[in-house]
Amino acid sequence: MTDPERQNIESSLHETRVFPPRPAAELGMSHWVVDGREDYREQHRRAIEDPERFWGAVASELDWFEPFSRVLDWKAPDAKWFDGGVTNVCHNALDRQIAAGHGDEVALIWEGEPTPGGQPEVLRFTYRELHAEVCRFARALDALGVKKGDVVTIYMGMVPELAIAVLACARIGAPHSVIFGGFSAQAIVDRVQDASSQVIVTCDGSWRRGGVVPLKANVDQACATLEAKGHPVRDVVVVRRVGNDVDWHAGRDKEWSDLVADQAPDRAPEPMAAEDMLFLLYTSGSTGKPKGIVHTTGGYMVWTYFTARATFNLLPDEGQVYWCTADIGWITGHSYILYGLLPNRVPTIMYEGAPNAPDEGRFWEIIERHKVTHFYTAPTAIRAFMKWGDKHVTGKDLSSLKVLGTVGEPINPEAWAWYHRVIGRERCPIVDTWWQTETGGHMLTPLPGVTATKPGSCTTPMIGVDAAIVDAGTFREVEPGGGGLLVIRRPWPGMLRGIHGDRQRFVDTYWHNDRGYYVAGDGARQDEDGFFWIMGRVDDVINVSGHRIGTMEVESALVGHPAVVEAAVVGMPHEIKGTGIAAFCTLEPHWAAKFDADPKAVTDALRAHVAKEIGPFAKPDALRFADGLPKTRSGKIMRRLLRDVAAGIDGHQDTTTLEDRGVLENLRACQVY
Ligand code: 6R9
Repeated sequence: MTDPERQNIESSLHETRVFPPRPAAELGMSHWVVDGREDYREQHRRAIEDPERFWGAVASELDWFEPFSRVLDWKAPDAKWFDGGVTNVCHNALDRQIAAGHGDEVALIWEGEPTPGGQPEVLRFTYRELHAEVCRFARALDALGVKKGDVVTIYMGMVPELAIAVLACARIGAPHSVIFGGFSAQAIVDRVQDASSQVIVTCDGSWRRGGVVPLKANVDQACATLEAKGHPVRDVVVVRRVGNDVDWHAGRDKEWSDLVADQAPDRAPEPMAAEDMLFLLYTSGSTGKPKGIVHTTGGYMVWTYFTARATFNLLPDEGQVYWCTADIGWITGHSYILYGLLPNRVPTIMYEGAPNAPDEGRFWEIIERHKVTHFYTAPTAIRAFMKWGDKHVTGKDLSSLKVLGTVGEPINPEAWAWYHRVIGRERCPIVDTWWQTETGGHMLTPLPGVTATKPGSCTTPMIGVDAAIVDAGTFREVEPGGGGLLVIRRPWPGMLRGIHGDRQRFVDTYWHNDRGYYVAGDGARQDEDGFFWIMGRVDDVINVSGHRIGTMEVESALVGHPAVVEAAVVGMPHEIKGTGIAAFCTLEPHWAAKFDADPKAVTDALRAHVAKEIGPFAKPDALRFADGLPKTRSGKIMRRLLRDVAAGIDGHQDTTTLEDRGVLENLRACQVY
């Protein structure tokens, strides 16, 4: 456990405030989707006792080309949902709305980053317009020879073409693998290779606070490495966004604009079996190798549709405008910018830029301009805004807001309270949503109008989610108040179906018990009201600014540099990021001499190397160098001790198994870079 987690738990343990739900009318909504505590209890009970009936009814609200014959076929750890059913997620997102007469309503609002010296750009797409663009690109993919089942890699900035590409893949049944635009060329190599993907859709570059991220150059570099590894990439599709110079590989590279120019604006949605793969999304685990999480068509579609509506109280025809600030490169963007929103017919905003460019008032200005009713962001952003000060918020008209959400990491009660007071003006319910790439959608969250909220708690399970806290050894449920592993005891429609190409890892990571429980990898406790409090990861994963990073990934990046002989990486408290990255390294003698002469040159080189191997967001916040790392006699690095050192505390931990105590003293004394 990292220190901020510890602090969170400390302040959470002393957190006694309770905010009761309030009438929907107070916030100008006609009703709550889940109508009070009784309704929630009743639906939850029905969904658990008779999932066939409950989820069958929810699924039937969407279109199926062939009806499903069986709702759930479960033999842990394998679930089949809506077996026999044939549908298409893109059809349900777009065509279904058009067929119901809503084609001219706004589906997607895109707000661009103000280009240097320019004005912010806004584009609006109706369901009909988005449908046309998606169909054109779907046909372009057809023309490239992409077939159902072929994985298309998408590595783009937050431009409309990203949403269009994702939906076009869904339309033709080609699973997408979106790689967050902050990842490096090496990260692309690993993911493209693991997915056996032959097509990459990218941009020339993306804007980041007025600067350019060279996406195409990264793809070129990745392609060169892939080629050398015997895995040539066949097609690279390039959207022009920033106008930077890019190398052009004739034959392989294609302009997006050329590909779609002559395509007809229609393309039949591919009939997809409920269990056909919809997408792969790579996420970090406790080894150096990222896992390709597999989500399939029917269950994910139903889960995101249902949870988005319940959690945010989505109501079409009430002027709602929803904005999730995540990047589509993460699961939050997949589920709660696109897939959960479009079928619910509430316009969704996609924002290209940063929270503080050109200034720190950017988010609030966007809320004011678009009269945003639903705002969903990460605790790290909230903490940054707290630090930047209320002055960027005061004077902005935030009166349109109705529901606020957070996701990605535990929110400390102080940040919660600020969000509630300064952004929500003490009127808006806050939904603190706990979930994971693997769960597809919300698992533990307050429902507005239903659940009283307690700052720092993600409260109670989503309808149909059977969550519990169990002892890590016995998998027996622990008494209220006690901490343990967070598990989900029954299947839910949006659950992952596997790790791409690694059955054993899937079983070992999530299902290492004989009860068929899904093990989330988070520690948590439940209070006397049954509310859940997440205590943080129990594995070697850390949440840095809500970005999930495996400490092993950073370690392998570090030892991949010739300077580093050995590295250990742990989480450390960080005021804004929640958890920062602390790295402990031993240097190769020749480099140690270099370091003595010019420490900055070496630390810069190491940070740059991590940025190159993973992405800039994985750069260590604190680097320490010593001749040795604290180890047990059997040679295991004692990370819990390193966590104390990184946090600058003496946790008075048991050090009896430590081989050499001097090592620890040296680390405590050494300088932090
Ligand atoms: C959606 C997403 C998953 C991990 C998860 C947990 C942490 C997410 C949280 C939260 C406390 C919340 N997490 N939401 N912790 N409260 N509301 O973030 O997916 O990137 O896969 O990360 O994030 O540790 O296990 P992902």
